[in-house]
Amino acid sequence: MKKWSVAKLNKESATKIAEEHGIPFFLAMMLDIRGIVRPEVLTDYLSTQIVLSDPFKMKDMDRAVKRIRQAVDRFEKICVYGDYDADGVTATALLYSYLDSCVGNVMYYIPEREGEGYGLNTDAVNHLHAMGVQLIITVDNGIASFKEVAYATSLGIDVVVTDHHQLQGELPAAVAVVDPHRPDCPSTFKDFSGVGVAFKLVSALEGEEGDFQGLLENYSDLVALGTVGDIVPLLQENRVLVQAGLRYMQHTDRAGLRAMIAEAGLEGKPLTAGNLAFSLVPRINALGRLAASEDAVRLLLTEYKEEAESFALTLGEKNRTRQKIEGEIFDAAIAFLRDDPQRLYDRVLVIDGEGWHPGVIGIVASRITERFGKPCVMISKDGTEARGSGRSISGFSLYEAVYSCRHLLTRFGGHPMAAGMSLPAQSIGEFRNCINRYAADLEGGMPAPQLRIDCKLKPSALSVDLIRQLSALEPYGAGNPAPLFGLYGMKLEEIAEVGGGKHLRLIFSRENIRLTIMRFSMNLQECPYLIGDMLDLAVSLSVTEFRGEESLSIVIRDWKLSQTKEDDYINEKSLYETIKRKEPLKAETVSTLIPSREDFALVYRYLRGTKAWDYPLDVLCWRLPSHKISYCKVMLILDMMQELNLITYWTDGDIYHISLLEVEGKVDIFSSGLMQTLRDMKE
Ligand SMILES: [Mn+2]
Repeated sequence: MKKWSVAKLNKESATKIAEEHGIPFFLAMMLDIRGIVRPEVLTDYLSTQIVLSDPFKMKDMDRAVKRIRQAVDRFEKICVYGDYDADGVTATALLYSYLDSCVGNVMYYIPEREGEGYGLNTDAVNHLHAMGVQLIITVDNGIASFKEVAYATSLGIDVVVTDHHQLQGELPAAVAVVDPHRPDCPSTFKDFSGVGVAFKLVSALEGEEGDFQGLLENYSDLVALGTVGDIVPLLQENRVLVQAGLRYMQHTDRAGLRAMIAEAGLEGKPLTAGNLAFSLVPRINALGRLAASEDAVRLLLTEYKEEAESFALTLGEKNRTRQKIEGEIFDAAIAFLRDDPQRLYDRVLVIDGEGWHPGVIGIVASRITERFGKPCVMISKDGTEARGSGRSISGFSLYEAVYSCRHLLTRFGGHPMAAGMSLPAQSIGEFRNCINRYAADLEGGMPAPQLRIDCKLKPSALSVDLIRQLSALEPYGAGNPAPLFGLYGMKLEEIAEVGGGKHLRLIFSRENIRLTIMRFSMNLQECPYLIGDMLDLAVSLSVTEFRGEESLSIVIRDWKLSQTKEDDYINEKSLYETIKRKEPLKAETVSTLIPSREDFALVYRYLRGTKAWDYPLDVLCWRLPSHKISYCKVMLILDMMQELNLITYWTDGDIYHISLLEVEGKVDIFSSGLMQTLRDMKE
């Protein structure tokens, strides 16, 4: 369960923004909530004009341009050296096609994810040397390749590094190093993706007299794709570029992109950053994850419709293969926790298995993190070697955590929200202990996962006009999430399955207003709520058009009983886990947690009446007569019942799957080992 928090609103400041910029109050309020309040930022945000920064503000840009121009003029062989993810692939396609249009002697190279790995490598440099390459330009990589850059230089190859990753120690000794994260780079905007930096390079190569409009028309589609793919914040210049890219992508003349858009079923629809993130980027990444990223570059470059369509089909297929593998690994991860439930109480979930595809485990880690509200590291063993990929929750730096275990790792890297590592397979257990020790020592304890709501709304305030104002906030994505609204205290009136039983359409009411609201990917059986329940809903709102009629579409993103106290739930769950980890607790705390015979009987009688339970625990607690047993007590009672063979249960996240067992004779709860443990802890 997430902690729901509603953003703070400063009405005065919102009113001021509305007046000064002549925009509706509701939009001004959303901007204020998101901290977009500084006049110059606001003007940029609300303006439809495209303003881009001077590319020569970036350190070494002049040197990069000089060397590349020289190479083009002398027809030296140039290699654009990229990366296998969507950012690297689009950056490669962008720079390659620009240099090609300048009639440069240019080729590109993408290292294989398996085997070669990320960044420059000596074998690749040798290969390029044998091909007569005189200048390597890296895109989306290179900042960490000081050895390989030095090696290339020793072979007589010049290197221009363009990258957007953090500097690791010394700068590579390249002809030029263009990276906004260089400490001496004076450019103020640091959040470019790799393709964003490549676009700045191309803008610089165009020179001051250059055709910027033409550059945007030709390349902003690629910039948008890579920028969304790399999950950099969609703010400031990234936002401007992605906005332009989305506009041009609708009518792109890139055959491959057209074919991919058609294959993804997005033809003729207005594209959003979400479409890129959920449909196009995964297709490109699927190739890199399952080898053959050069195909993705070829797809973006081809001018032939037939070739594009056949590539797009391959990409679609690879993406479906990736989804299938992802589903299998996800199921295996859940089974891992089910088989070893003690692992559920760890602060950081470390889940390992044999032969899982290393390109897919990161995506699974993020789904597990979302489901359980804890950081997760997925580790795949391959013989004596193992590779891991992890995702975190906000407030817990996974990079720091992994760093604290570096003595167990052969390689590692990452940032606060995601990290990767290699280690000997035999060290996995030790790594699990080590990272959990780090988490246990964390000052202030583990953070609770948050659900951030922009603002609460009354049903009477909702209208098509109101929601249409929000479009000024788009494109949504990293750093600029789609607005989430809270509809609190809504009474559930009707539920119906739609879409062949795949989704739910619900009717809620409050103050005599009835709203039709959708909940996707849930059927009647999975719905934990009953007619008459009072719920708090976190919803997204949009305007849809059907046969010329506009209507408001409301979609549930998260929901809970209005009576659920998430703070209590989160605290009590953490107490419960402390007990399950057998860590010390204060005696007086323990004495408040010990269930009475009556509590026990109440839960048992209720469960016997329901036959089975497959819903969230907070709903179970609310359904119990009198609502007086705390969340933690109910969790302990379920454990005791399981110990005494009254029930079996397992849980994935907040959902409890409980089945009743046949019982013979009388059962004494005070004979349960857990009860004994609690009583001992009390003393
Ligand atoms: Mn990148």
